[in-house]
Amino acid sequence: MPPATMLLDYRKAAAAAIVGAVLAALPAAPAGAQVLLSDFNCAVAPTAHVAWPAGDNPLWEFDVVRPAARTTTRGAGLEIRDVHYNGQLVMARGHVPILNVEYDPGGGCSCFRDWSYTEVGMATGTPLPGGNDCVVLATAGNVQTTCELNQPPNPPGPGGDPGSFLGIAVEDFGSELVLTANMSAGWYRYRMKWHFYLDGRIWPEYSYSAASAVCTEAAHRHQSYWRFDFDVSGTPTDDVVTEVNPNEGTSTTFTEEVMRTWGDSRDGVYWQVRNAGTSVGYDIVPSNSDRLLAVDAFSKFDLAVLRYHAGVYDDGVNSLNDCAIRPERMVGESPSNPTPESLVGEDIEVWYRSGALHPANSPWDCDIVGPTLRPQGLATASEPPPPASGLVLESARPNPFNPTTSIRFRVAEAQRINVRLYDVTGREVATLFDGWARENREEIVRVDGTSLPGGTYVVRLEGERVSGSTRVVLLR
Ligand SMILES: [Cu+2]
Repeated sequence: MPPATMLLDYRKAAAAAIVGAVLAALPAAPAGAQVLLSDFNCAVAPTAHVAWPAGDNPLWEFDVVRPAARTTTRGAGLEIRDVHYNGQLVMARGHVPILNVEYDPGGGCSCFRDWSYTEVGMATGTPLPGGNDCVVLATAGNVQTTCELNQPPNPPGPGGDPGSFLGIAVEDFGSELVLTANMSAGWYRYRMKWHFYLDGRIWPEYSYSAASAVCTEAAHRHQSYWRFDFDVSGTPTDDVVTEVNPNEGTSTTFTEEVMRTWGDSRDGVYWQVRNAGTSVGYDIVPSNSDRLLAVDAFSKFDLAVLRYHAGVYDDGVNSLNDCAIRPERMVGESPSNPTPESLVGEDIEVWYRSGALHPANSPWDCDIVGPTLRPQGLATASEPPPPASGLVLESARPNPFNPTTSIRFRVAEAQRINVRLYDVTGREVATLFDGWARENREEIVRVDGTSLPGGTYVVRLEGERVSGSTRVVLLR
């Protein structure tokens, strides 16, 4: 698990030019005033409708379902439905129907199939007008779950629950809309978020925290299984899924049900989901934090592509101690005859696993995981040309900073990139980025100075074909 100083963040990689173009076309309004929440129903699904930015032509429109309005066997967390970007359906449904905790052998704790329909109190500050009892608009930056309560600058664990609001909190950061739910299952606390960006990206985020207890103090692994039914462009049977390995220059389109792994992180494997007719769709890009917990015999897969069956949302397990995921059950076939079904011309659902390792005696560690869903063919403005010098490494913004700042970079050719933070004596303080940077895609590296002394630091980027550095100043 990375220390707090190693928070990596590709996901906030907004293409600045694209966002700028979109922002210029929007009327100026204070953050928060740009979200329209409507059609509330706290008891059932959907719980509310969201439009953002508010106005005649919102870029994003979708329905939300609060965890307590469960729609699958053991709940599915904070669910989104009928997600439209720029007037086009991009995701029919996204949720987490399967949530597991697995312990090391011999400690007296085996595993749990956790549930995700019990909401637990979060803090939202004073809500802005426009929400109701179970879906509130919070002033951006004011939402707190058990995760934040157990993290710096607060003392580490065992926290508690930071407020009394139950439901979905919505924050408008101007270029990013964030939905948050805080859930409990026994001693565990689960934070689930959806981030929507003006340029069409989606970041589904999951984090794991807990109160101190015998099992949560034992070493364990959390596994969340995201289920995405894209149905891009509104034609469910036209989705096609392709695995791309940029390092090896290969791509494979799946024609029958399959379970896959991202493999060696140096390969930069990701998956494309496309409408066969329009070529519009999303890339599912694993994050560095997802890759920290490799797949094993218990967790089964990193990505599964399955044929959709109406009314089947999970593997049917509904018992705390019946844990391991049973992918063969998720598509309605006989478990005794798990023959892969054809995907050709069928409605497809894509499952993606995020997880985190919690070592012994650290139940409150709040690892942030989840892939980036990167749009293709949905851009609202043209992309910048590849940098002629091979690399654009921008100065940190803000700089000087306290306690966090971020640095954007973009490479002309795809390659493996390392970004490290050094203090003035040349000592390496943190690895900020270690992974595959794609061709002409902006990446964002976040520097977290929470536990560092004030002073000047050097951020050095080393690639296979480019290098560069920039200075940052941490004020105390
Ligand atoms: Cu944990």
